[in-house]
Amino acid sequence: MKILLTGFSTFGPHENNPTSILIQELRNRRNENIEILQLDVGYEQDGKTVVEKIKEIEPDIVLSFGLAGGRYKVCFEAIALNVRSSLITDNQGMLCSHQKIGNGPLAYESTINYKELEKSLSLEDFAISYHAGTFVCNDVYYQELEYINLNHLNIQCGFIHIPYVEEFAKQIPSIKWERLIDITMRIIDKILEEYNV
Ligand code: PCA
Repeated sequence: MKILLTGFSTFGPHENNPTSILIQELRNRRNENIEILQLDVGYEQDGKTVVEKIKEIEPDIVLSFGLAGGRYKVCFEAIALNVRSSLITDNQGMLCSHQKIGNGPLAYESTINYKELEKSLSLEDFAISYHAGTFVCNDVYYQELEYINLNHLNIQCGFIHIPYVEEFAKQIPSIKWERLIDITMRIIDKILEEYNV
């Protein structure tokens, strides 16, 4: 059993990106074989970097994390859209408007049973979302799912958007660091439970 966790560096107007510390913390606290990968928030290379990593280590589970300032809850993204379009540049200065990511369908769905996840977790600060945006998070997610689908791989792949973290940013809404760890630990537990059935 191998797990790949990905996070992002700081981007846009943000002072930090808690996802980069979150993936380290999760690796430290868990007993599974976990690899972490930090992405630089770039349209061109991030998707390719993750796909290369998946090819190299052949994980059973891929969970990617991104910051979604403004959200109230930890959100599991059900789908990734084949759209690359944002008002801000990525960290390499690239601005994309109304482009496609790949030649595939308009959307790919997570390979994780997210309806079951929502039901079994039943937490008020956790929700299923049907829109990961059209910036780099969605881009990476689409490319992960495209690779998995085209190659018929049995990989549980999901994307989780997190709110601001209270201890790291004076922003509202925000979540407490320990609560974030708790929810993400539970998500991993549930995916493992489901995977082992
Ligand atoms: N959030 C951005 C990109 C990197 C991140 O952490 C997004 O939601 O697309």
